[in-house]
Amino acid sequence: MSSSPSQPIKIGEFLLRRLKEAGVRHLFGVPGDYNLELLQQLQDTGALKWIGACSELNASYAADGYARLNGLGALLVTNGVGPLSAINGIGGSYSEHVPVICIAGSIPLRSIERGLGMHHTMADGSYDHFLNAYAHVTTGHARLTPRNAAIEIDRLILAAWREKRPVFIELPSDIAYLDIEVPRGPLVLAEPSSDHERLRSCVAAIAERFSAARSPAILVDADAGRFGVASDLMELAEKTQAPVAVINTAKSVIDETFPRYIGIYNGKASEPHAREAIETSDCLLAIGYRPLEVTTGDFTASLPANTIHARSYSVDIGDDNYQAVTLKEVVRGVIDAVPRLTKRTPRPVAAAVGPTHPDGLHADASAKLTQAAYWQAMQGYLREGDVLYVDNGTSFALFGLKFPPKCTFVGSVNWGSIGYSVGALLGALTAAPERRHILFVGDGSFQVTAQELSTILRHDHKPVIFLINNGGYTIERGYLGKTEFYNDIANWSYADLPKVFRRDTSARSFVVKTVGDLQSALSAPNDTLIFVESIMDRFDAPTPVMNSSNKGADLDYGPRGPQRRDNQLRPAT
Ligand SMILES: Cc1ncc(C[n+]2csc(CCOP(=O)(O)OP(=O)(O)O)c2C)c(N)n1
Ligand SMILES: [Mg+2]
Repeated sequence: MSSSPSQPIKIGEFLLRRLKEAGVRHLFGVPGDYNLELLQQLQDTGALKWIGACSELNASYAADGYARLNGLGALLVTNGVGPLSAINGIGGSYSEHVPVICIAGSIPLRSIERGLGMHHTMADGSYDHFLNAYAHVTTGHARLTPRNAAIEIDRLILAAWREKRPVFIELPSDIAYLDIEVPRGPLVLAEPSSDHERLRSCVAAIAERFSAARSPAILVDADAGRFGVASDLMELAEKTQAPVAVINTAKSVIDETFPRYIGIYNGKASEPHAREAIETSDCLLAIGYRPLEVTTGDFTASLPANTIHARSYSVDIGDDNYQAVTLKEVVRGVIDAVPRLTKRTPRPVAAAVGPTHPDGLHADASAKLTQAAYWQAMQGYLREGDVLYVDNGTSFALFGLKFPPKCTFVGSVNWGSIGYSVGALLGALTAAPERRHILFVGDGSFQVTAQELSTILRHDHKPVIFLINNGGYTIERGYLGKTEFYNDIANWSYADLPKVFRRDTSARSFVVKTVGDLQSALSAPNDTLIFVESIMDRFDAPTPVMNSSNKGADLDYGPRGPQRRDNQLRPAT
């Protein structure tokens, strides 16, 4: 990783330098007295660009969105109040396997050593609460000291990158300006090498089964994207003519126009051909598969008993478990080892949402906008290379759209924290401003993190934001409380917000009530931020979303729970 210790450097500068060497070019966060000294070093050295956010929660979402497109992200917060605000986002990064480095400027070591009571603490004599809290949502954590800083900074950055998980670093405010000896060479991000014998035998076992199979298939979860093997898997599918399905958490990881792509596998909720290809495969290779109710059609998924489970650093095949093998090397090895096949006929490619909503196709321009017409129109709006975000809610209909090539999906399917998408949008825009970014969000989710729109405008980003104003939490009405007040929210003037958040904005705002209104909004050029507020009925919801909410209620409350009192929004028949 590095050569012998060398020149002295200040601890804070070393941390910033290492972040830069690891590919981090921007730091998100909120200033506070315990981190200002590091911010001053950032300013003086120009090592990274500071992106101040409106809240630490939003900064944590932004660092996550940034990491998804950049490979690694970072945020800086101040003691106590910062980490506890950011912990929801960091928990999400942990759940979704996103490498984020959360740095907290913390209580000076002097105060800890002397037991001085300080602000932004619990004032109970302990300084470890936040470090301890973060132990549960990170793959590593440390409080830096002049003795451990050189080692811990490298250890934690590398751990985040290798595990695709967040880490937490406390930088006491009185040590950032102290000199320490550090390794001479740059930090090298590299995976641990595989054990040669295990890799060879693991590859041979997979290749043998895969080539002998009559109906091999590949099932891809999000780790395939995180660990950079998506194009390798397509190469394997091409060579063996095997169909590939994804779990919804891995939407867009496999190019949806790839001839071997068969769509999303979600148990009973899958398209029949995808379900059949996966469940009847005589050799299924599953990559990073993590079953949850939301990724398995409420546990109706049924993988063949002999499924091979390949994970980031291990593989399960029948009775054998192979440790110390990297996913990349396993997949590359299998590609090399299997013979090329040419005769298997491709299965039909998954259909787009369009044909399932015929009423949307023929709606006349003055017709009131419906969800069906909305998603039908969105299918035509997507372009090659878009970055597409979804928040929790009826916007989940996005999963039913067929993405053009080279699109990236950003969503928090496992963790599902509403408002995530707005912060993630800021982060991913910062990582890849040259791409077109399109956010699909509901009014309820947007209200949680809406103020980050101001940072997006401040930095002249030009995303397209499609907000559904349906007066509240429609997806929740499908669980319980179809008409109850607790699912209603305040009716903001959403389309006016760009003006509120930036007086001189050139953003184009639209309030859409009819199909025709939507068509004119969609024809606006992408030379500035576009904000489209679409007003729809609170009981209008895509059928797959309602089915999922209804089933979720049975799981959450039991089959004889309160949802049975005819108090639940159901799919339109
Ligand atoms: C932080 C957080 N709080 C609460 C929830 C529960 N929740 C899930 S979806 C949702 C409502 C989303 O409403 P909206 O964004 O308006 O979408 P709609 O279904 O109305 O289109 C809520 C409150 C959550 N997922 N995350
Ligand atoms: Mg809503």
